[in-house]
Amino acid sequence: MRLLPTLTALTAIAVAAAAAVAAPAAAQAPRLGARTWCTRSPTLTCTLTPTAGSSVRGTVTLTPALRRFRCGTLLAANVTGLAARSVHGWHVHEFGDVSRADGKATGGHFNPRGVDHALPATRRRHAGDLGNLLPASVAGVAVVRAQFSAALTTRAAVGRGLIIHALRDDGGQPTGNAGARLAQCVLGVAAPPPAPPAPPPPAAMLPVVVSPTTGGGGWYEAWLASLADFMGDRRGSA
Ligand SMILES: [Cu+2]
Repeated sequence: MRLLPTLTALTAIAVAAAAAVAAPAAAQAPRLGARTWCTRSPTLTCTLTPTAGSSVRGTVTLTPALRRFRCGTLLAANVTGLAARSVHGWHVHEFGDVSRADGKATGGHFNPRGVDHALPATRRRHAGDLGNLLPASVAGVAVVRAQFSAALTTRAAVGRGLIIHALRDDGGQPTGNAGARLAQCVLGVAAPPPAPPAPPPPAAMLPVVVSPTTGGGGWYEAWLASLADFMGDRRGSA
């Protein structure tokens, strides 16, 4: 009769031990999941077109990137047609609608959490708050190579609008006082990069051409000649 309580106690101990072993693995599961989720997110591309009265153009690329177990976005941009040494705010806006010449069909900043506007140094901000482009060159070209945003994922940004503004984003409310919209585009899924060229096939074995007059110069001919000499020596010595 004492067997049943003993078995019950042993079972409870075994279950507790299994749970203790499984706990670290379970704690890592979201991290591994986040990595997979992130690496399988799309890379986005956006070709900027000028709004009315502007000559600002360019390209923007958003690449998924994992940092400190958080999936964010690496931003790259090449924007032309800006004033020399000027600084311009840029944001992801809510809608991928570029039907209006002033860029306003893209709506307001992409802000799914309903929080206040801020610059990228502030973690709690609009998902679309990208801050400012690096200052333009004397030639009016602003280049961003790898600016990381932890507030935005490419999965959330796909199909939304991107705006280059006329002024610097000063972080003020409600949208940073960045002024008019100079260029706009829709963030779409980028085509995969072209496959690297296939390696050349191994060099084919070239046939050895034996000239009837001069003979061949390959190892086979040399071997035949040495064999003939050897046989001649054998016959001579016999
Ligand atoms: Cu904006």
